[in-house]
Amino acid sequence: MKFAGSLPPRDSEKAIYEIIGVPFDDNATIRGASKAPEMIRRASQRLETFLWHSKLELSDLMYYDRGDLHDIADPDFDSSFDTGTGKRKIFIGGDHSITYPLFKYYFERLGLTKIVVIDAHADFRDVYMGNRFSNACVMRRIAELAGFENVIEIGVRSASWEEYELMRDRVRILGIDDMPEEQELEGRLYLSIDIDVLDPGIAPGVEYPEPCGISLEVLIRLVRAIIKRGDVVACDIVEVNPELDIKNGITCLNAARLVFEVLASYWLKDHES
Ligand SMILES: [Mn+2]
Repeated sequence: MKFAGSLPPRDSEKAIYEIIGVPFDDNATIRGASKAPEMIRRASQRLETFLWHSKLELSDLMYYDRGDLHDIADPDFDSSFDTGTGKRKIFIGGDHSITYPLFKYYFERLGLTKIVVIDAHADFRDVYMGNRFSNACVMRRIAELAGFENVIEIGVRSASWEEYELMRDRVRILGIDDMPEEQELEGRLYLSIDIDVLDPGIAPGVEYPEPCGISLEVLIRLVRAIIKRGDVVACDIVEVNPELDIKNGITCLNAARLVFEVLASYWLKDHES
């Protein structure tokens, strides 16, 4: 099944944006996020493809769902997702650890240095349950690779004291109502959205639900503003765990809606001047 509104395979060359699933959850403590790409695609079929607020029709946005990337854990993972065309991407995870190999790919091949992450958690542990590549360590590994000064964390509401000590003078930490400065968004960016930044009431299907989260409207406003001001070449949406979701699939549905909004934001960025 393709994501709602995707171009059909025969028109894939015409796409200007691409969706790629990353069904990987080996670095999570509770498995299940590997089912998210499929379940978010399914959820996307339940939503109207006409976006009321922006008055855009999703199927006009010229994007293609390229299916799933399966060997993300392999250091030489299949990078055929990168066709060299510079098409803006949306990766649908997967646990948060997928952000490290994806960011590293862009860092090494395309000279992308900055990451903006929207997450309830700092993810700055050195090691978690014996695993340095755990989803709880992902931003630490990225900061060590790209420099702490190239990490902007928005919406964090949970970290250990040790994580906070390490980060507080070295990483840009913003509240949910703050926007990065214009110059902080200069250059090409990677945007990582952990769905657990949302309140557990509207996104219960996550491994580490964290009380006092934000609404989907607030998250969408933030994502729109970042994509409008910065040059986001790749975005991921991670940590949806369909096995922990409630029966009506609201976490998957909200994630699908977020994908719609990222696509619309890409389109507005490239077509409004
Ligand atoms: Mn998180």
